[in-house]
Amino acid sequence: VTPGGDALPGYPLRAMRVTNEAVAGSSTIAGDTVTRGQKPVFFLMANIHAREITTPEIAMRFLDLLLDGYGVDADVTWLVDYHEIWIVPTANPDGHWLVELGEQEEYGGLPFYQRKNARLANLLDGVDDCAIWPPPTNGGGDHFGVDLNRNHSFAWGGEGSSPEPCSPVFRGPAAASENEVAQLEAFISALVPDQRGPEMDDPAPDDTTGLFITLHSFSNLVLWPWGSIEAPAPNKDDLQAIGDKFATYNGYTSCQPSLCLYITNGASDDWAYGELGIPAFTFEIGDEFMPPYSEIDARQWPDNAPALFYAAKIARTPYQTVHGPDVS
Ligand code: 0X9
Ligand code: ZN
Repeated sequence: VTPGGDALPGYPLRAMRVTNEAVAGSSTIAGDTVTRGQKPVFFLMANIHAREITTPEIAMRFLDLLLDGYGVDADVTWLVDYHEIWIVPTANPDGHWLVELGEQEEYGGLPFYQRKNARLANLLDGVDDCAIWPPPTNGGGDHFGVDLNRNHSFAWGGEGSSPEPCSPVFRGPAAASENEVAQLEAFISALVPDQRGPEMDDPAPDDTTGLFITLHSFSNLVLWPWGSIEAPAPNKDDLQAIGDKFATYNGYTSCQPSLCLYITNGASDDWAYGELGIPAFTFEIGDEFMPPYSEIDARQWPDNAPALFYAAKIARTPYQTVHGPDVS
């Protein structure tokens, strides 16, 4: 229930796999659990921040590209046969519902700029839950919920997130306290082996397999770890090489967020790289949270499609394959 008394439907988190099961090596899916196979994994997620509504659109268009191109385009056909592409179009389905709730007549017809999830239930002992209602209808501003991109379990807490329940960057009561984050972490860990040691300066091996991208908006950036500290990641040169390569396609600025943006902790990209060793990136798409479709058609999709496609192509051994040559 929201602070305004609206009952949330409570949506499930959905992940979609694209691969050709007739080619040996696919993961196996049984109910809600997955067991990894031998195919390289490209994991693409979107919309962990609910108001960043261009991101599920881009993720779904990437799904269309793979399905429409199978048997038509040689590169797509090879990718779908020999790789697995996993897509979570919205990592924050309840937050997305809240964005749409603002469009109801009783709320004035404008989308709520809900960033966080929709959790409201005794989050912190001895501290009142955030009672702000309704959420803002433009830009930033305080609102209820937990920032899922501050709730991941790697290096959770400290400078770069907030202990205040109304803050847009509220980290939640504990590492991976939120269902969305706990399930996502368990799921990705089942798909991709842990290939990096436990220390901040342990490098992942050159032949690390798997690649992770989380789609956000906005600012036209390609970001790579670390976000939580200013020191370079142990695989910094290769992370930067991949980020710079993406940037040749989408024209964005490729950089380390703790140096070019701000410090964060509990973010998805730092978790995927820090915990598993796989190269992990945040794309900050475009110039606003709610662009018109004409902007997605004209720029955001054509700019980002080849970057996502390249990510899927190098997923077997990205730290090595990024150094080329490229084969079509
Ligand atoms: O602050 C964030 O969570 C992201 N920016 S946004 O405006 N979409 O909220 C940036 C996160 C980048 N990744 C790390 N800093 N680890
Ligand atoms: Zn975001």
